[in-house]
Amino acid sequence: MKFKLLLAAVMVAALAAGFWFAQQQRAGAVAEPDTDAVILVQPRDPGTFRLVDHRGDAFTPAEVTGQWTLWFFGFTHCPDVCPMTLTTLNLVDRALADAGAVRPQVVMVSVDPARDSPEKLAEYVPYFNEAFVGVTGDAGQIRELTERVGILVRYIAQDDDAYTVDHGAALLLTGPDGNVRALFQAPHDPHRLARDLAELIPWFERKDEAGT
Ligand SMILES: [Cu+2]
Repeated sequence: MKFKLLLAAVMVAALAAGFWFAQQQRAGAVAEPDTDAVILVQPRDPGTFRLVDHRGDAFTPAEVTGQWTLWFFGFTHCPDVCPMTLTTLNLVDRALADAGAVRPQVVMVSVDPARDSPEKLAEYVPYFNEAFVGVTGDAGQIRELTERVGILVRYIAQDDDAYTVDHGAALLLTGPDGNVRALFQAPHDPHRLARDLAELIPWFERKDEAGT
């Protein structure tokens, strides 16, 4: 009798576990992964732009179409945030490569185009990672781009005609259609960022394939 009760209890427990597992699996198919990213319900179109990269080549929406891109907005005279972020992004890129995960293209758009020429960016951006792309160009177009994607930029006068630039340090992730899908707020931790990207990009791809 005792044995039968025990058997019944084990069977109930097994059923409950099976039911829980099936539910988790179903939830996993649709629920977004647990990351630090802000996932945009409505992907944001960065608009049309015609800028120039650190090699002197055109940088337009075509350069981000068909691949995942991680965007960062900064400037070469930046004393701390930009060098730190580019160092972090290099660690992220290496971690994703080691994990065999999708490695988004990394683009730094200058918010100081008056001082950041393509030549200046060529001395700066590839120093952190040969594959990273520095982008500069027309000040009006860069302003329009930052406004569209929600990056705040402020120019602050210093002594002797000098100035510095206060800028949002969020990272944006655009998908193969060129639209912003997610953003990451600072501070950026290389391990979390790599882990989040390795989960997010395949999740977005499954979602897009399923048409949901
Ligand atoms: Cu900066």
